[in-house]
Amino acid sequence: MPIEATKFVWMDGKLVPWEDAKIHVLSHTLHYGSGVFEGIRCYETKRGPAVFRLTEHVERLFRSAKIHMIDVPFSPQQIVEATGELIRANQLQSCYVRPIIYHGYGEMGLNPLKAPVNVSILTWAWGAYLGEDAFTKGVKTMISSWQRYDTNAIPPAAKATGQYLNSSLAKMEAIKSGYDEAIMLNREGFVADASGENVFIVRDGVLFTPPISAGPLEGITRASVITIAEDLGIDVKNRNIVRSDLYTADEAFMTGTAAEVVPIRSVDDRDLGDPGPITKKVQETFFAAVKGEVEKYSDWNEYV
Ligand code: PPE
Repeated sequence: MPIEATKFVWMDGKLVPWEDAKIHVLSHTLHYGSGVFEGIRCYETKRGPAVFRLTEHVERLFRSAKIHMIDVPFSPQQIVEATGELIRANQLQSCYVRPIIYHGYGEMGLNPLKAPVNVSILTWAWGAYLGEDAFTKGVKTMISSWQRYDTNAIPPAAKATGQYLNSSLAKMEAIKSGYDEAIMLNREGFVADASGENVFIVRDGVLFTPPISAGPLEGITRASVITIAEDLGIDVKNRNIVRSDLYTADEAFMTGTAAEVVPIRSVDDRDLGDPGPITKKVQETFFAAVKGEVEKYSDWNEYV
């Protein structure tokens, strides 16, 4: 997806003009995928731009850093404040926010412990991740032939740059095969995640999603949707899902910061029909919540 430049990038405490936000080719993370990052959205609301659950995203970023033994030279509070400062400086009403903590230039070799740690935050306008039509028509998915990495190979709880090779292989395969998105199974054959989204299915009015132990990223949209569904009186269960559960689901959808809430139209060419009532209700409440229109969820709107 092409990116439209904004004015500034926050780099190690300073606002740097977009075109000057450069790093050395020998940066450790470029070679070994040793960075951790976040994907966050800022939405336009009646009270000005509001970042959706910014604090929780920054907390996950620091958990990712802890897992990968990265000493972050800033506090979570500083990253939260820097995000607000950057959005204001870029004069954006709504945007995607990408903080990244990476190992920079100075050390090579597989031990990242001595490599310098750098932090950047970027913001840019990012439209519908899976296309505008996806929200109403749903997306065509396939079960990837690529297996989701095992918990003891790469911890899914951390959002690290290198682990996305796995998702990119699955995404390329899906696109080349004529689908919109890939759903990945773990070693046991249970659904883990889509390439960049969590997966939900509805059966007999109950909402099911894979448990964290199956290997999905502990999505913040996932957590929000679980709360929304429970508040709507829908029974939500964390339970292992196999591929045939997807084929026969009454409804299915995916959640993610970039993707937001997107119905699944088909899985391996098994049609699931038009988006169902639970999907639509959850989706509608989610979009109202991010725009600051649901009083109950006003804690989720962090105004900049
Ligand atoms: N699973 C995976 C594998 C994943 O990458 C994401 C986010 C999620 C689930 C949903 O998590 P959350 O955003 O907290 O609800 N994927 C990010 C990366 C997108 C990209 O292309 O880059 C995102 O949605 O920002």
